[in-house]
Amino acid sequence: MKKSSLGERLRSLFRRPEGDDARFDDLLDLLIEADVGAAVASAIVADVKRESRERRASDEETLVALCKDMMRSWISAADIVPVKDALNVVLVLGVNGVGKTTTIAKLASFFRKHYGLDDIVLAAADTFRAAAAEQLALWGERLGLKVVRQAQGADPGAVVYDSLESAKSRHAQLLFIDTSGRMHNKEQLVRELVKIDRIATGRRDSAGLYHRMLVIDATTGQNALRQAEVFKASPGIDSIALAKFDSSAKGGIAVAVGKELGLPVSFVGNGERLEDIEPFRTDTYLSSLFGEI
Ligand SMILES: Nc1nc2c(ncn2[C@@H]2O[C@H](COP(=O)(O)OP(=O)(O)OP(=O)(O)O)[C@@H](O)[C@H]2O)c(=O)[nH]1
Ligand SMILES: [Mg+2]
Repeated sequence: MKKSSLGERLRSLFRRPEGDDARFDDLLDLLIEADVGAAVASAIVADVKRESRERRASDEETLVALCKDMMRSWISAADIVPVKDALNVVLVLGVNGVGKTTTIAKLASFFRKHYGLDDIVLAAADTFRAAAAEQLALWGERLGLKVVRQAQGADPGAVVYDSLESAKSRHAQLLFIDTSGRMHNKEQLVRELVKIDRIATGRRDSAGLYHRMLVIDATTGQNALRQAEVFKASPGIDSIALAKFDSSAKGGIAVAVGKELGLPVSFVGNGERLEDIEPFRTDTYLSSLFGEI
């Protein structure tokens, strides 16, 4: 995230004379601009106002701390720890262009490095978009990983089925399933994803993890919240991965998904390179949002 965007502006706002009620109106605007959403912004402002009055403290440090405490109470981090000696499956969901395929490549590299997992399989279940499987295959080649794919237009459910069989037979430890972000219409997409989810849950190794991760693009603002709402309803989500955090001057979306949907965040994407991903940590996120790091 572009540092200091929210943080610097908040601090300069809070540096204004104490008792200046207009500060709280400006705080509301800043939070909305930072993408936390109007309802969440109002809740934060009301709470910060009340707390600062009760404590009779409205200095910059107190106000920033109050804002952060409020946000911290809603945000949660999802730790994805693969089960040893089992096949762990991560189903990666998200609308087109958010960063699914890149996130899969980064995660494969991350889990290889940090958990010593060697045999990772990638499944190209986006058979709708031309060149989608090609893109995943290129990452697979670069990383030296097995990619299960079929021809464009093939049944994505069949790709998922094949990938599970393949991963099991080679005793792979981790399988990432890349899905389509777009089909002829939204209903069709949801139906397809529900089917993929059903096949994957039915065929998975019950000893391993099964994790449905929704990738959202941090630059798309409140749209991402709507997307999360839809995918949460069907097929369901276990965590959010926040891609393109580096390109967003806002970044408050993790607060919105936490407060509005109760969804935890697992990873943050910080660029286009393989190493540009890290597990989500609430305190690091808040420090970055407030321009402290
Ligand atoms: N700056 C930045 N760019 C990213 C990040 N993650 C992905 N991208 C870029 O976003 C673009 C789309 O990424 P993809 O991984 O192809 O997205 P997708 O969701 O798989 O797209 P579709 O398969 O078309 O649905 C690419 O140009 C990526 O390099 C990130 O964390 N930061
Ligand atoms: Mg893709």
